[in-house]
Amino acid sequence: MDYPMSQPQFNSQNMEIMRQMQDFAEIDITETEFIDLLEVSMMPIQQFFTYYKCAIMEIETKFKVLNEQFSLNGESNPIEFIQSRIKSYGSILRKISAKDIPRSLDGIESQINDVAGIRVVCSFVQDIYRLADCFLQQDDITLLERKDYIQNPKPNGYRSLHLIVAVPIFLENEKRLVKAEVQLRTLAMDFWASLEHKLRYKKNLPDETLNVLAGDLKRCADESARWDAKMQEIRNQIQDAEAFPNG
Ligand code: 0O2
Repeated sequence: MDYPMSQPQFNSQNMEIMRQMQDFAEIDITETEFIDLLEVSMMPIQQFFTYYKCAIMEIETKFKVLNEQFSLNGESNPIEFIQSRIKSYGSILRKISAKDIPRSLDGIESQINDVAGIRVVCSFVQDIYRLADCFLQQDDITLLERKDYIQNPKPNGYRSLHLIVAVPIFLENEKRLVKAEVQLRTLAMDFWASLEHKLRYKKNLPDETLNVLAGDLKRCADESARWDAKMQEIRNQIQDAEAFPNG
């Protein structure tokens, strides 16, 4: 069966709904009519975000399957946990303003890559690259962009491997390609990023304090990268010792 790749016309539909709502606002309508109208208005937006939820489910399953398969090979599970989220409306709006993106669902779909975000957290750096390779080898995954902030950390010390991908979701009568951002990082990188994220939103702290804390965080990032490298080295030695017990 052939699945057409459709692009629903959200914008014209939304504009028509907005016009209807303005018309209704000027006449007296019952509460039930108003709720019906709201539900109709929300439908294209709900449908839009449902596609991203489906993409998250597809990608999470792929990583869970890989995690199981690694353990079948007699290795310990490489994934500590997976966290997923749909970008909040506030965060979408901030990005729209910062990057001058058209204020429409089409604009969001074409220019915001991380509406669907999946974070895969591992203990060891080598597992990150192995998982990423296995995931990207799958023939239904299209890599759109790869940002390796482990090899090339951000100036503030941020480290993670980011993959922007397109994944197909299969609906009743169509197949859609949906974009998602996969972030792969170690436990240490995740711990650091959560704390740094909190600092980013502390707008009420004096600049001097913010600078001192940013400097501390940068030192912590570098130190924890050294720990990640050391832990990897120890794990490799354990694996070598298990593979060749007699030296
Ligand atoms: P939130 O709250 O997680 O949604 P692009 O996405 O390519 O258009 P951008 O935003 O420059 O452009 O991409 P980048 O730098 O790859 O960052 C995407 C996401 O990575 C961010 O999403 C964060 O989740 C995370 N990230 C990137 N840099 C940092 C950092 O310095 N510190 C922390 N803690 N996280 C970072 P959002 O939209 O910024 O935020």
